[in-house]
Formats: sequence, C-alpha cells, structure tokens
Amino acid sequence: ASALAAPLDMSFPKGFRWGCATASYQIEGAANEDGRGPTNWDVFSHTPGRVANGDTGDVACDSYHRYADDTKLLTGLGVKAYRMSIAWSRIFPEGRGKPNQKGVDHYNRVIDNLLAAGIDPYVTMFHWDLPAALPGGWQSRDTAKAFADYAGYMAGKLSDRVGHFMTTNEIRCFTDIGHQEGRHAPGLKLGQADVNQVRHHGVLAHGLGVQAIRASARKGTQVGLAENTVFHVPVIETPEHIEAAKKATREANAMFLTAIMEGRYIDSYLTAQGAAAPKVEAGDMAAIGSPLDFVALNVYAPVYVRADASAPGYAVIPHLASSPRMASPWLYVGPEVAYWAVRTVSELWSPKSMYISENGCSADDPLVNGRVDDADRVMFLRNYIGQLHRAVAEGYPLHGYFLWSLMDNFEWADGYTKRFGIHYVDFQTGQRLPKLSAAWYRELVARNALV
Ligand code: GBH
Repeated sequence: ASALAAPLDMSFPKGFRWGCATASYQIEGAANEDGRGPTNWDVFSHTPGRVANGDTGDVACDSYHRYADDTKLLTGLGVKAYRMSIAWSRIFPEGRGKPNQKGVDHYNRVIDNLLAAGIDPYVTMFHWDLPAALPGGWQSRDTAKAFADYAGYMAGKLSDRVGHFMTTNEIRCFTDIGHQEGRHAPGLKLGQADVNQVRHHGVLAHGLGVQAIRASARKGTQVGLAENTVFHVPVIETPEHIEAAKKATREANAMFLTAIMEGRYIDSYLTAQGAAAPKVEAGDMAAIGSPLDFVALNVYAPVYVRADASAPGYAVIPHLASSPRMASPWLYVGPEVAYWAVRTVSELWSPKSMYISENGCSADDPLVNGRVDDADRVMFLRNYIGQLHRAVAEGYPLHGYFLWSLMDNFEWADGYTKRFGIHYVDFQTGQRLPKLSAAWYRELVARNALV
C-alpha cells in the first residue's frame, strides 16, 4: 500500500457520549392521563387551523405507555445517553401548587428503565409544553418563578439518578415563534416591547431554574441548557470573515445565549431596542448569568456571513433558491455550521463543556417493502458529524451528541407531516421500525468513529 492510503483518523475521544433526543409533548401522548394538566400546546393544536392536518399530541408516539419500547430502540443503537424532557403539567397540573405524585412516578419508571439498560438520562425541564393554567403564560414574570419552583422540585426527585439537567429548550422558539410570529403556541403576534419582555422572562426562567436545581440537586449535578443559537458561518474561512461571523453570532443572540453567558444585555441590543428594551429588576441579570456546567447546542441550518466594510462589520447572505435543503423548507443544509457553532461558543465564552443537544433532519422516508432507506439523512448526518469531528480534533470541549430524533414524532406546527426520526413510526399502530440511518448510527456508535 502506498503512503497515500493511510486513512484519516475519524474516531472520537474515548468516553464521547452518543445519544438520541426527544421531547415530552412530541412523543408521549396520554394527554389526559394520570392527572396531567392541559398545556398551551394542547390548546393550540386543538384550535382549528393552527397545526397541519389538525394533528395533535393527544397520542403521538404513545411513549407514555411504550417507554420501555423506546429504551429498546436505544439499546438497539448501542447508545449510552438519552435526552428526554419532562412534561411540567404532569408534575404540577396547574403549573404550581400541589404536585401530582402520579406524574413523578411516571418519570421514575422511565428513568429506572433507562438506567437498567445502561443508558444515562439527560433531562430537559421545559421543552415548550407550558401548563395552560398559568395566568398570562410567558407574558407573566411569575411564570419564570413557577418554572424555577417546578425545576427545583423535579431535580430534588431525580438527581439521585440523573446527572445532567437542562433548564429550557430553545428560548428563542418558545418566545419569538409563539409570541411574535404566532406560528407556535400560544399563537400571538405581540409588539416589540412585549416580545422583549417575554424573552426576558424566558432567560430569567432559565437563570432562576439553574439556581433552584443547584439548591435541590445532589452535589456534582451538571446543569446547563439547550439553545438553538442562530449560528453565523464565515462563508470564507479567513480571519476577517471569521471575526465578522463571530460578532454576528454574539449580536444576533443578544437576548438569549449572549445574555446568559455574559449576564447582561449587550449595548448593541439595548440601543437597537430603545424604549422597547425589556424591564429588568434588581438581581435578574445575575440570575440569568448563573454559571453553567455545560452549554448544549441544537444545530440545524446555517446562516452564512461575510465581512463587510459598513457597520456593523458583517453582512448576512440570504439563502438562495438553489441552496440545498431537507424536507422542511427552513432546513438548509450547511454542515460547517456544526463546527462553527462549537468553535464560536467556545471562543466567545469558554464554557467548560459542550454538547450537541439536537442535530438531525426531516426527510421523505418512503416506506417500501418494509424498509425505509433514508440515504439522504445518512448523508446529512455524516456531513454534520464530520464537522463536529473537526471541532473535537482541534480541541474544543465537545463531550457528546444527541441525534434528533430517536423516532418520528409530533413536529409542532407541522404535525405528523415531517419525519425527523431514525426510527419510522406508524402513527396508526404506534409501531416503530429502524430506518437505514439507524443502522448507520449504530455502526458509528459501535466504532466511536465516523463511518
Ligand atoms: C428543534 O427546533 C426543536 O427543539 C425540536 O423540538 C424540533 O422537533 C426540531 O428542532 C426539528 O424542528 O417552518 O418556517 O415556521 C429547531 C428550530 C424552530 C426550526 C422552528 C423550525 C420553524 C420554521 N426550529 N422552525 S418555519
């Protein structure tokens, strides 16, 4: 063999955590069982015209009953980690007040089942299903406090067995998409000042949640959050474009991850918002900036940026009709975003540890002769994970990866029309079937190397 035949080492560090992710409302179903209180997404999905086909999460993947099957899917992949979320309204049906023991019992069963299979649960406290009984929802500051009380209570119940908690999932989505764009629950289109206040309550909930979890969890419990920061990718990888993209990422996320990592709202945000800037009470920013044990990133579509001579020093390049996309119109393919997400967060804020809390894609997934050969999803994952390998090889502290998603599920406003799973779900029968991408992921996990 010639020297040129030496293959690139595509292995990941020993102990790198491979996993899959899901979220309560998207998989559980059992919407009216065991004392679960209604959520904003129950209300929204039952409002005609809000979700594709009038789909709801009433049944979803029926994981409330089939959680042991889900564990088997995970063991079939050989993964040792599972990112799941807790439905707040199963624990506090009205968002606060008296806890519902049946809800706690359910998650005890789920977690014990995972642990018995050698799988570590990574638990998200809030993945968008807000108890409907909370007055004013995220428009009310009290909701941030109610969240912290709930998160602290749950951490106290679970931290003997759960080592990693994430407070919130994608603050931008449950604030902006729900309250400004109106495409997610509660479906509002508020003015800018009100939206900024909702965002503030979102980051405040995270910060108070961190404090509450630390106060009640076992010592050594790792606390972080899962953010889908808008990641800007330097379209040309030279220092001036790299600097431009970094500045763009910091500024575009000023009201979310930047505020959380820096414990303040940066000047460019406050200046741009002027009189619409959020009302901040004493102590809020310190809570929001509570130190984290890890930062987890949900990585999907890139935003390309170039350096530009005019202020602010960068220009965002709009997506083109010819840019490649997956089955969701928003899901532009740009694998480098995975590398730049990790590198940019690391350079800006030096977190001790990072995870990819979600990455994956929708695909057509034709079911033919009992098989789903989703070669396009394999292509997507191989390229994104390849860029994560690059980040790890350069020494950035990335410690794990959660593929979105373990199985097809309720894709929010798209209902069941978009499939993100590496297991196919028949929503009539509830049956799960591994896709080709599951077989591919199993090989990757077994080798701890890109295949
Ligand atoms: C994540 O959001 C969520 O955490 C997860 O629950 C979800 O299932 C997964 O991604 C896949 O979407 O159709 O133009 O209105 C990723 C961020 C925010 C991207 C909402 C899609 C809707 C765009 N998502 N957005 S549009």
